[in-house]
Amino acid sequence: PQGTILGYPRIGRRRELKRAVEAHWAGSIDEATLEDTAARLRRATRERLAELGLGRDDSSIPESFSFYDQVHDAAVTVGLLPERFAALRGADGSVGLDAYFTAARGAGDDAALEMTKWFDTNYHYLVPEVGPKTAFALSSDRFARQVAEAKADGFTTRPVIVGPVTLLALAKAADDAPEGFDPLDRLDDVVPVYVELLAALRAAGADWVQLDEPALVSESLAASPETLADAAARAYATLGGRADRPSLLVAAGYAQLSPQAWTALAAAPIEAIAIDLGRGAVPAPAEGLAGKTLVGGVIDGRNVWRGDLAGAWDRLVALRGLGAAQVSAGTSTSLQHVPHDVDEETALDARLVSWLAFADQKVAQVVTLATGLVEGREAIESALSAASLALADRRSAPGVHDGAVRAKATGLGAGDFERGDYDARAVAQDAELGLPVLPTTTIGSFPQTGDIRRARARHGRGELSADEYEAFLRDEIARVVTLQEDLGLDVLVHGEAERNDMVQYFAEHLDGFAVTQHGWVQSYGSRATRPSILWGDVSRPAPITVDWTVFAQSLTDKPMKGMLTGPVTILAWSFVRDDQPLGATANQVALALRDEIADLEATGIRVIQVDEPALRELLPLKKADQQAYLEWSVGSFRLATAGAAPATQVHTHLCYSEFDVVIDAIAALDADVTSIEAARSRGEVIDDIAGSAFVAGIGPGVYDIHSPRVPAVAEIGALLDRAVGQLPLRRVWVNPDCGLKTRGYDETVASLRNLVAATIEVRERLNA
Ligand code: THG
Ligand code: ZN
Repeated sequence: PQGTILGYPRIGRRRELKRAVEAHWAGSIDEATLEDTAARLRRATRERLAELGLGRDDSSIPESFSFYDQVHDAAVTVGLLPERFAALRGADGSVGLDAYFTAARGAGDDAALEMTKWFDTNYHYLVPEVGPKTAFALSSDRFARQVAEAKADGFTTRPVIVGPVTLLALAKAADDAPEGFDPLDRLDDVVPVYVELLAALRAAGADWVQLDEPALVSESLAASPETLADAAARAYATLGGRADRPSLLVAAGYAQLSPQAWTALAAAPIEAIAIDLGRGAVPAPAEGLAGKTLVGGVIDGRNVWRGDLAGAWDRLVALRGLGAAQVSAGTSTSLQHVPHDVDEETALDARLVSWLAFADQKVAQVVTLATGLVEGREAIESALSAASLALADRRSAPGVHDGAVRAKATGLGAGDFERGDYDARAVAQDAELGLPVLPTTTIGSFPQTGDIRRARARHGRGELSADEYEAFLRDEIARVVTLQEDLGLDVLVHGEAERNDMVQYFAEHLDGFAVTQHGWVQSYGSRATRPSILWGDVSRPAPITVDWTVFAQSLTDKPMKGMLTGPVTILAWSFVRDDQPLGATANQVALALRDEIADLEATGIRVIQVDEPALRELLPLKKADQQAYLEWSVGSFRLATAGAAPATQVHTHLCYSEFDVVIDAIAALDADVTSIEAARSRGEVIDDIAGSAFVAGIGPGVYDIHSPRVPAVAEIGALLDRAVGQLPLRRVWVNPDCGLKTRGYDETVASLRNLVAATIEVRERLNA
């Protein structure tokens, strides 16, 4: 096949998989019914991909379904299931759907597998746990069954499976592993299971298998590129050396393969290599390519732009220069990061639609390029020039360049990024706010109840008028404010009931963004978001959050936090224009937020939080790109916040506990108070903070909101003791480790009550 995609969205065009999986969890459909629905979705996907032009029987259609996560799929297939879930295995040791879901979600005191970001995307995978004694064994026939299922329908598809090197490179050491144990040390034990798996797939009718090895592009993992490349050389020598196997395509998207990995894969006894030619360049010639197929990932799997198809063609032609047996057209990554089909977006402006390509449109682009590779450029000339025309139209369209926005950005000077001395600010804020030591607060959102979602949906359908919806939200805000006063919290929030999503809400209120109706992208498990499309110059036509915040402040004498989402996170969780540097776009968003902050201040709001939970996520995988990223990302946050008066307290919030590399950047944000996730890493972040350049207020989250568990007073007290033991007392804030949006009210109220009780106890003990 001269064209393929590395993977396709699996949630369903109308999120059918989410509905079925959640119905199964709720007990309203049984496992067989869920499996039926999944089989129907897979069937629909194969038919759709064939309709779009991928071959039915030449292995160009990927089999990339997952019930929850592709890393977890590979993990359970080779037998990785933490000991605490061992009782859920079948009599023969197999890992069925029940064990699979339970490990993903946890059960009672048995914690779920940890979740973390998949490379530099907004997708989260489940982190496998591997110890020195973990037993590897083929424990699921799910991949083989899907091949057989496709065969029965007349398709020869290509199973997509996370490869052994990436599986172990992304794993973490099991809790009982000795200090210094590295899951990658178990490579030689897991490879034999992949050997067995490949034989089973061959027997089920697979001609090709795709093994995903994106770890081979990253410089941000614990293992070095050299170590990873050596591991790949070893693993693929064994896997490729077997006769009873399908042909092997090793795929490495998300950035350029390390030179070492490229050399190793070129020399390995495999049949094809897929590389990312969007974020990577055409690599240097290498030994061993003569017998191989190279899949050039020229169609971007991570954005929604129709893009430069003629440029993609040129890159494929350049790839031909390496002397491989064959060059195929492909996507840079799986298409799991983009929505299904732009044709579903009937409410989007037609001109914008002409610039876009979602998964189905990208498949068609791949098919076009494949046709060109077979028949010559002339055969696809009209498609190439149509794409070029759309691109030119985009460049010159009104709104893509807005003179007023540009003028503001070019007029910026160093002073626009500076708030002035922190110590002086702290004095002014203490005088203004008069807070107790160990001030208590929450991250911003309160539980999004069924009532709130229903009211929003009814408002969307026109069943609830604007006035009625607004009245509903005011009641909700009043309820949340009263609750916080009753609990005795010090700095209050309005709860964000008006927001569907912390990024989409701002996108809906800023010029330069479009939002979709059906553009869902899986975030983790059954959860999805609808990333906004940032297509033009960004400006703020009117204040966004001011009315809600002022109303909330009117209900209390305690300080009410104004709640904004920061520029980096707005970019990270949207599909962003690719025609200018991200830093330039971030500064436009920052200027809009700066105006919002000025308006909040003008109404008397004294505490303003600008969240940047995605700061770490967007960190480039390549070391050489990281410094420039940190400069523009930190710069845009400072631009957003530096207009605030010294007496205005600027907070920020960051998620995820991997602060190692970004800790200096966090300090450079120059926020007055930073709240972070610290509950799950048991306060280790506190050590990092204490040893860093960070001098301002810090709220190391004192309990984990990702679980319904209610933390005991003593447990919170212990974390606070640790914090005040290592940091100056006046710098420490007390808060949960993230927003409360996904929690229920019962556990939220109980947890916050304990949080306040623990704080009072520590204050009394310290006589503070
Ligand atoms: N917003 C966006 N991206 C995110 C988060 C976010 N990425 C990281 C993190 N937070 C991911 N967490 C979640 C948590 C919950 C949901 C999605 C991502 C979720 N989604 C609803 C669902 O799938 O049913 C749909 C939400 C809606 O109706 O808009 O629950 O906060 N952009
Ligand atoms: Zn968070």
